[in-house]
Amino acid sequence: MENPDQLRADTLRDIGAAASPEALESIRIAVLGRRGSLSLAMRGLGELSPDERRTAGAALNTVKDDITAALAEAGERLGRAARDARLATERADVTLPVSIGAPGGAEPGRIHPISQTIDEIIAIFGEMGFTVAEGPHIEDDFHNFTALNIPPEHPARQEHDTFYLPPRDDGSRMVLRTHTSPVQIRTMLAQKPPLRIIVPGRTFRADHDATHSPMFHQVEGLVIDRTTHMGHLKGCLIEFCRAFFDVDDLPVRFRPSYFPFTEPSAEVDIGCSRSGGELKIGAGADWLEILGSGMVHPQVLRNCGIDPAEYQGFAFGMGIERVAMLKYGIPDLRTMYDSDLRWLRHYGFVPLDIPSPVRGAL
Ligand code: 2NM
Repeated sequence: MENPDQLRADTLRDIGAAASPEALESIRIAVLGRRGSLSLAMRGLGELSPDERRTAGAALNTVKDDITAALAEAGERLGRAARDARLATERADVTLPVSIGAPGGAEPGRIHPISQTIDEIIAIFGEMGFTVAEGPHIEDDFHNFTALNIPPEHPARQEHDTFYLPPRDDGSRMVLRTHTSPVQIRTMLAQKPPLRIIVPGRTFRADHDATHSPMFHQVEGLVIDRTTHMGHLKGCLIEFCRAFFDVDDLPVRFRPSYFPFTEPSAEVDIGCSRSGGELKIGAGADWLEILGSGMVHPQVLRNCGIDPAEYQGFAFGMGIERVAMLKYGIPDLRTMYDSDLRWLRHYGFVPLDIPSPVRGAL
Protein backbone atom coordinates (compact mmCIF):
# COMPACT_ATOMS: atom_id res chain seq x y z
CA MET A 1 0.00 0.00 0.00
CA GLU A 2 0.94 3.65 -0.21
CA ASN A 3 2.68 4.92 2.90
CA PRO A 4 0.24 6.44 5.42
CA ASP A 5 1.43 10.02 4.90
CA GLN A 6 0.98 9.71 1.16
CA LEU A 7 -2.52 8.25 1.66
CA ARG A 8 -3.42 11.13 3.94
CA ALA A 9 -2.10 13.75 1.52
CA ASP A 10 -3.88 12.20 -1.48
CA THR A 11 -7.16 11.77 0.36
CA LEU A 12 -7.19 15.26 1.88
CA ARG A 13 -6.50 16.69 -1.58
CA ASP A 14 -9.41 14.69 -3.07
CA ILE A 15 -11.70 15.80 -0.24
CA GLY A 16 -10.74 19.42 -0.82
CA ALA A 17 -11.64 19.05 -4.49
CA ALA A 18 -14.96 17.24 -3.96
CA ALA A 19 -17.77 19.28 -5.43
CA SER A 20 -20.82 17.37 -4.17
CA PRO A 21 -21.92 15.21 -1.24
CA GLU A 22 -21.98 12.27 -3.66
CA ALA A 23 -18.30 12.80 -4.62
CA LEU A 24 -17.45 13.00 -0.93
CA GLU A 25 -19.24 9.73 -0.26
CA SER A 26 -17.26 7.99 -3.05
CA ILE A 27 -14.03 9.11 -1.41
CA ARG A 28 -15.21 7.86 1.98
CA ILE A 29 -16.04 4.46 0.54
CA ALA A 30 -12.76 4.23 -1.38
CA VAL A 31 -10.71 4.94 1.75
CA LEU A 32 -12.74 4.03 4.84
CA GLY A 33 -15.23 1.59 3.32
CA ARG A 34 -15.01 -2.12 4.07
CA ARG A 35 -12.70 -2.62 1.06
CA GLY A 36 -11.22 0.89 1.26
CA SER A 37 -7.48 1.44 1.10
CA LEU A 38 -7.15 2.40 4.77
CA SER A 39 -9.31 -0.48 5.95
CA LEU A 40 -7.18 -2.93 3.93
CA ALA A 41 -4.02 -1.42 5.36
CA MET A 42 -5.36 -1.84 8.89
CA ARG A 43 -6.25 -5.43 8.18
CA GLY A 44 -2.64 -5.95 6.94
CA LEU A 45 -1.32 -4.99 10.40
CA GLY A 46 -1.92 -8.56 11.59
CA GLU A 47 1.04 -9.76 9.52
CA LEU A 48 3.50 -7.45 11.30
CA SER A 49 5.52 -8.12 14.45
CA PRO A 50 4.01 -6.67 17.65
CA ASP A 51 6.44 -3.75 17.71
CA GLU A 52 5.97 -2.87 14.07
CA ARG A 53 2.21 -3.29 14.50
CA ARG A 54 2.11 -0.77 17.33
CA THR A 55 3.97 1.92 15.36
CA ALA A 56 2.18 1.34 12.06
CA GLY A 57 -1.22 1.03 13.80
CA ALA A 58 -0.79 4.36 15.57
CA ALA A 59 0.18 6.02 12.29
CA LEU A 60 -2.83 4.57 10.48
CA ASN A 61 -5.16 5.61 13.30
CA THR A 62 -3.93 9.19 13.09
CA VAL A 63 -4.47 9.15 9.33
CA LYS A 64 -7.98 7.75 9.86
CA ASP A 65 -8.81 10.48 12.40
CA ASP A 66 -7.52 13.21 10.07
CA ILE A 67 -9.50 11.87 7.12
CA THR A 68 -12.66 11.43 9.21
CA ALA A 69 -12.39 15.01 10.43
CA ALA A 70 -11.78 16.34 6.92
CA LEU A 71 -14.80 14.40 5.60
CA ALA A 72 -17.03 15.86 8.31
CA GLU A 73 -15.80 19.39 7.65
CA ALA A 74 -16.24 19.03 3.89
CA GLY A 75 -19.68 17.48 4.43
CA GLU A 76 -20.78 20.56 6.33
CA ARG A 77 -19.29 22.89 3.74
CA LEU A 78 -21.07 21.11 0.87
CA GLY A 79 -24.33 20.89 2.89
CA ARG A 80 -24.22 24.62 3.50
CA ALA A 81 -23.55 25.30 -0.16
CA ALA A 82 -26.44 23.04 -1.21
CA ARG A 83 -28.75 24.81 1.27
CA ASP A 84 -27.69 28.24 0.02
CA ALA A 85 -28.29 27.15 -3.57
CA ARG A 86 -31.77 25.90 -2.69
CA LEU A 87 -32.62 29.07 -0.79
CA ALA A 88 -31.54 31.12 -3.80
CA THR A 89 -33.81 29.22 -6.20
CA GLU A 90 -36.76 28.56 -3.85
CA ARG A 91 -37.25 32.15 -2.83
CA ALA A 92 -40.92 32.95 -2.06
CA ASP A 93 -42.29 36.45 -2.46
CA VAL A 94 -44.97 36.50 0.23
CA THR A 95 -46.29 39.82 -1.07
CA LEU A 96 -47.43 38.26 -4.37
CA PRO A 97 -51.16 37.61 -4.72
CA VAL A 98 -52.00 33.97 -4.02
CA SER A 99 -52.94 32.11 -7.20
CA ILE A 100 -55.56 29.56 -6.24
CA GLY A 101 -55.23 26.37 -8.23
CA ALA A 102 -52.66 27.86 -10.61
CA PRO A 103 -51.34 25.06 -12.84
CA GLY A 104 -48.37 23.49 -11.11
CA GLY A 105 -48.75 25.79 -8.13
CA ALA A 106 -49.36 24.53 -4.62
CA GLU A 107 -52.86 25.13 -3.25
CA PRO A 108 -52.73 27.63 -0.40
CA GLY A 109 -54.11 26.58 2.98
CA ARG A 110 -57.22 28.29 4.31
CA ILE A 111 -57.98 30.30 7.40
CA HIS A 112 -60.88 28.71 9.28
CA PRO A 113 -63.96 30.98 9.41
CA ILE A 114 -63.73 30.95 13.23
CA SER A 115 -60.15 32.28 13.12
CA GLN A 116 -61.10 34.84 10.48
CA THR A 117 -64.09 36.02 12.53
CA ILE A 118 -62.00 36.32 15.72
CA ASP A 119 -59.40 38.35 13.79
CA GLU A 120 -62.10 40.67 12.43
CA ILE A 121 -63.62 41.18 15.90
CA ILE A 122 -60.17 41.95 17.34
CA ALA A 123 -59.56 44.45 14.52
CA ILE A 124 -62.84 46.29 15.22
CA PHE A 125 -62.38 46.49 19.01
CA GLY A 126 -58.67 47.16 18.51
CA GLU A 127 -59.60 50.32 16.65
CA MET A 128 -61.71 51.33 19.68
CA GLY A 129 -58.71 50.97 22.00
CA PHE A 130 -59.29 47.46 23.37
CA THR A 131 -56.41 45.04 23.90
CA VAL A 132 -56.65 41.24 23.82
CA ALA A 133 -56.41 39.22 27.06
CA GLU A 134 -56.11 35.45 27.34
CA GLY A 135 -56.22 32.85 30.11
CA PRO A 136 -56.31 29.12 30.88
CA HIS A 137 -58.93 26.71 29.52
CA ILE A 138 -58.91 24.80 32.83
CA GLU A 139 -60.20 26.96 35.66
CA ASP A 140 -61.08 26.69 39.32
CA ASP A 141 -64.53 27.20 40.73
CA PHE A 142 -63.69 30.67 42.02
CA HIS A 143 -62.69 32.21 38.67
CA ASN A 144 -65.33 30.40 36.58
CA PHE A 145 -68.32 30.77 38.97
CA THR A 146 -67.95 32.28 42.44
CA ALA A 147 -66.24 35.55 41.54
CA LEU A 148 -68.88 36.03 38.83
CA ASN A 149 -71.64 36.04 41.44
CA ILE A 150 -72.95 32.67 40.23
CA PRO A 151 -74.50 31.10 43.36
CA PRO A 152 -73.59 27.55 44.56
CA GLU A 153 -76.94 26.11 43.51
CA HIS A 154 -77.02 27.77 40.06
CA PRO A 155 -77.92 25.29 37.27
CA ALA A 156 -74.84 26.30 35.24
CA ARG A 157 -72.66 24.64 37.89
CA GLN A 158 -74.31 21.26 37.51
CA GLU A 159 -72.46 18.24 36.17
CA HIS A 160 -75.08 18.21 33.43
CA ASP A 161 -73.82 21.53 31.97
CA THR A 162 -70.19 21.77 33.02
CA PHE A 163 -67.21 19.52 32.31
CA TYR A 164 -65.61 18.79 35.69
CA LEU A 165 -62.15 17.29 36.03
CA PRO A 166 -61.50 14.47 38.55
CA PRO A 167 -61.27 15.71 42.18
CA ARG A 168 -57.92 16.97 43.47
CA ASP A 169 -56.40 15.92 46.81
CA ASP A 170 -58.49 18.50 48.68
CA GLY A 171 -61.66 17.21 46.98
CA SER A 172 -62.14 20.32 44.82
CA ARG A 173 -62.63 19.91 41.10
CA MET A 174 -61.31 22.08 38.29
CA VAL A 175 -63.59 22.81 35.31
CA LEU A 176 -63.19 23.40 31.60
CA ARG A 177 -64.14 27.08 31.53
CA THR A 178 -67.78 27.52 30.52
CA HIS A 179 -67.22 31.09 29.30
CA THR A 180 -64.22 33.41 28.91
CA SER A 181 -65.34 35.56 31.87
CA PRO A 182 -62.73 34.03 34.24
CA VAL A 183 -60.15 35.92 32.16
CA GLN A 184 -61.96 39.19 32.99
CA ILE A 185 -61.82 38.18 36.66
CA ARG A 186 -58.08 37.45 36.40
CA THR A 187 -57.52 40.79 34.65
CA MET A 188 -59.44 42.77 37.29
CA LEU A 189 -57.51 40.98 40.06
CA ALA A 190 -54.15 41.64 38.41
CA GLN A 191 -54.53 45.16 36.98
CA LYS A 192 -55.80 48.50 38.14
CA PRO A 193 -58.60 50.28 36.24
CA PRO A 194 -59.07 51.82 33.74
CA LEU A 195 -59.45 48.54 31.83
CA ARG A 196 -60.49 47.94 28.25
CA ILE A 197 -60.05 44.33 27.11
CA ILE A 198 -61.60 41.74 24.85
CA VAL A 199 -61.14 38.04 25.47
CA PRO A 200 -61.53 35.66 22.53
CA GLY A 201 -61.13 31.95 23.14
CA ARG A 202 -62.39 28.42 23.50
CA THR A 203 -65.13 27.53 25.95
CA PHE A 204 -66.72 24.22 26.92
CA ARG A 205 -70.22 23.11 27.87
CA ALA A 206 -71.69 19.62 28.14
CA ASP A 207 -74.12 20.22 25.30
CA HIS A 208 -74.11 18.58 21.88
CA ASP A 209 -76.89 18.88 19.31
CA ALA A 210 -77.65 20.57 15.99
CA THR A 211 -76.97 24.05 17.36
CA HIS A 212 -74.52 23.32 20.23
CA SER A 213 -70.97 22.02 20.20
CA PRO A 214 -69.26 20.88 23.45
CA MET A 215 -66.36 23.15 22.46
CA PHE A 216 -67.19 26.56 21.08
CA HIS A 217 -65.69 30.05 20.97
CA GLN A 218 -66.65 33.27 22.68
CA VAL A 219 -65.47 36.82 22.65
CA GLU A 220 -66.22 38.71 25.81
CA GLY A 221 -65.29 42.29 26.59
CA LEU A 222 -64.83 44.42 29.67
CA VAL A 223 -64.53 48.18 30.18
CA ILE A 224 -63.95 49.68 33.63
CA ASP A 225 -63.43 53.32 34.47
CA ARG A 226 -64.64 55.91 36.99
CA THR A 227 -67.58 57.17 34.94
CA THR A 228 -68.36 54.27 32.61
CA HIS A 229 -72.13 53.98 32.10
CA MET A 230 -74.83 52.28 30.07
CA GLY A 231 -74.51 54.90 27.32
CA HIS A 232 -70.92 53.75 26.73
CA LEU A 233 -72.11 50.15 26.56
CA LYS A 234 -74.75 51.05 23.97
CA GLY A 235 -72.47 53.19 21.81
CA CYS A 236 -69.71 50.61 21.83
CA LEU A 237 -71.93 47.65 20.92
CA ILE A 238 -73.94 49.53 18.26
CA GLU A 239 -70.65 50.56 16.65
CA PHE A 240 -69.40 46.97 16.80
CA CYS A 241 -72.54 45.45 15.23
CA ARG A 242 -72.52 47.94 12.36
CA ALA A 243 -68.81 47.44 11.67
CA PHE A 244 -68.93 43.65 11.93
CA PHE A 245 -71.91 43.21 9.60
CA ASP A 246 -70.85 46.17 7.44
CA VAL A 247 -74.28 47.81 7.52
CA ASP A 248 -74.04 51.53 8.39
CA ASP A 249 -77.66 51.97 9.45
CA LEU A 250 -78.12 48.50 10.98
CA PRO A 251 -80.94 48.68 13.58
CA VAL A 252 -79.70 47.62 17.04
CA ARG A 253 -82.06 46.99 19.98
CA PHE A 254 -81.30 46.55 23.70
CA ARG A 255 -83.70 44.23 25.52
CA PRO A 256 -83.72 43.86 29.34
CA SER A 257 -82.35 40.53 30.47
CA TYR A 258 -80.75 38.81 33.44
CA PHE A 259 -77.23 37.54 34.20
CA PRO A 260 -75.87 36.94 37.71
CA PHE A 261 -72.73 38.97 36.88
CA THR A 262 -74.33 42.13 35.47
CA GLU A 263 -76.99 44.56 36.70
CA PRO A 264 -78.74 45.85 34.72
CA SER A 265 -78.36 43.31 31.92
CA ALA A 266 -79.38 43.63 28.30
CA GLU A 267 -79.54 41.37 25.30
CA VAL A 268 -78.59 42.95 21.99
CA ASP A 269 -80.61 42.26 18.85
CA ILE A 270 -79.93 43.40 15.29
CA GLY A 271 -82.50 44.04 12.60
CA CYS A 272 -83.16 41.43 9.94
CA SER A 273 -85.82 40.15 7.60
CA ARG A 274 -86.86 36.54 7.25
CA SER A 275 -89.20 36.95 4.29
CA GLY A 276 -89.18 34.09 1.80
CA GLY A 277 -87.26 31.80 4.14
CA GLU A 278 -84.08 33.79 3.54
CA LEU A 279 -82.36 35.59 6.42
CA LYS A 280 -81.14 39.08 5.53
CA ILE A 281 -79.29 41.21 8.07
CA GLY A 282 -80.30 44.90 8.02
CA ALA A 283 -83.55 46.84 8.30
CA GLY A 284 -86.61 44.56 8.31
CA ALA A 285 -89.53 43.37 10.38
CA ASP A 286 -87.55 40.91 12.52
CA TRP A 287 -84.86 40.83 15.20
CA LEU A 288 -81.91 38.52 15.76
CA GLU A 289 -80.11 38.10 19.09
CA ILE A 290 -76.35 38.67 18.82
CA LEU A 291 -74.88 39.62 22.21
CA GLY A 292 -75.39 39.54 25.95
CA SER A 293 -74.27 42.55 27.96
CA GLY A 294 -74.68 44.59 31.10
CA MET A 295 -73.13 46.79 33.76
CA VAL A 296 -70.72 44.72 35.85
CA HIS A 297 -72.44 43.72 39.11
CA PRO A 298 -71.05 45.62 42.14
CA GLN A 299 -70.47 42.27 43.90
CA VAL A 300 -68.27 41.11 40.98
CA LEU A 301 -66.21 44.30 41.24
CA ARG A 302 -65.88 43.78 45.01
CA ASN A 303 -64.85 40.13 44.47
CA CYS A 304 -61.99 41.46 42.35
CA GLY A 305 -60.85 44.14 44.78
CA ILE A 306 -62.41 47.04 42.86
CA ASP A 307 -64.48 49.54 44.86
CA PRO A 308 -67.91 49.89 43.15
CA ALA A 309 -68.28 53.35 44.72
CA GLU A 310 -65.26 54.46 42.73
CA TYR A 311 -65.48 52.42 39.53
CA GLN A 312 -68.17 51.06 37.24
CA GLY A 313 -67.93 49.04 34.09
CA PHE A 314 -69.75 47.23 31.35
CA ALA A 315 -69.19 43.76 29.94
CA PHE A 316 -70.52 41.78 27.01
CA GLY A 317 -70.22 38.39 25.42
CA MET A 318 -71.05 36.68 22.15
CA GLY A 319 -70.72 33.27 20.55
CA ILE A 320 -68.28 33.27 17.64
CA GLU A 321 -69.72 30.26 15.83
CA ARG A 322 -73.13 31.92 15.72
CA VAL A 323 -71.96 35.30 14.34
CA ALA A 324 -69.57 33.56 11.91
CA MET A 325 -72.44 31.43 10.56
CA LEU A 326 -74.64 34.53 10.20
CA LYS A 327 -71.99 36.64 8.51
CA TYR A 328 -70.70 33.96 6.15
CA GLY A 329 -73.89 32.00 5.46
CA ILE A 330 -72.71 28.76 7.00
CA PRO A 331 -75.90 26.73 7.51
CA ASP A 332 -74.75 23.90 9.82
CA LEU A 333 -72.70 24.26 13.01
CA ARG A 334 -71.76 20.58 12.96
CA THR A 335 -69.63 21.01 9.82
CA MET A 336 -67.33 23.50 11.59
CA TYR A 337 -64.95 20.97 13.14
CA ASP A 338 -65.06 18.15 10.58
CA SER A 339 -61.74 19.27 9.03
CA ASP A 340 -63.29 18.53 5.63
CA LEU A 341 -61.00 20.04 2.97
CA ARG A 342 -63.88 20.62 0.56
CA TRP A 343 -65.69 22.60 3.28
CA LEU A 344 -62.52 24.59 4.04
CA ARG A 345 -61.98 25.37 0.34
CA HIS A 346 -65.54 26.70 0.22
CA TYR A 347 -65.85 28.55 3.54
CA GLY A 348 -62.19 29.16 4.42
CA PHE A 349 -60.24 32.36 3.79
CA VAL A 350 -57.11 32.77 1.71
CA PRO A 351 -54.08 33.60 3.89
CA LEU A 352 -52.79 37.17 3.83
CA ASP A 353 -56.32 38.47 3.38
CA ILE A 354 -55.43 40.41 6.49
CA PRO A 355 -58.43 41.67 8.45
CA SER A 356 -58.67 45.35 9.23
CA PRO A 357 -61.52 47.47 10.55
CA VAL A 358 -62.23 48.37 6.94
CA ARG A 359 -61.49 45.22 4.99
CA GLY A 360 -62.40 42.83 7.77
CA ALA A 361 -66.02 43.77 7.38
CA LEU A 362 -66.06 42.76 3.70
C1 2NM B 1 -71.95 38.04 28.84
C2 2NM B 1 -73.04 38.86 29.05
C3 2NM B 1 -72.97 39.86 30.02
C4 2NM B 1 -69.53 39.34 31.35
C5 2NM B 1 -69.42 39.88 32.59
C6 2NM B 1 -68.09 39.76 32.93
C7 2NM B 1 -67.41 40.21 34.16
F1 2NM B 1 -66.37 39.42 34.40
F2 2NM B 1 -66.93 41.42 34.00
F3 2NM B 1 -68.23 40.19 35.16
N1 2NM B 1 -67.48 39.19 31.91
N2 2NM B 1 -68.37 38.93 30.94
C8 2NM B 1 -70.74 39.19 30.53
C9 2NM B 1 -71.81 40.02 30.75
C10 2NM B 1 -70.80 38.21 29.58
O1 2NM B 1 -71.93 37.04 27.92
C11 2NM B 1 -73.09 36.67 27.28
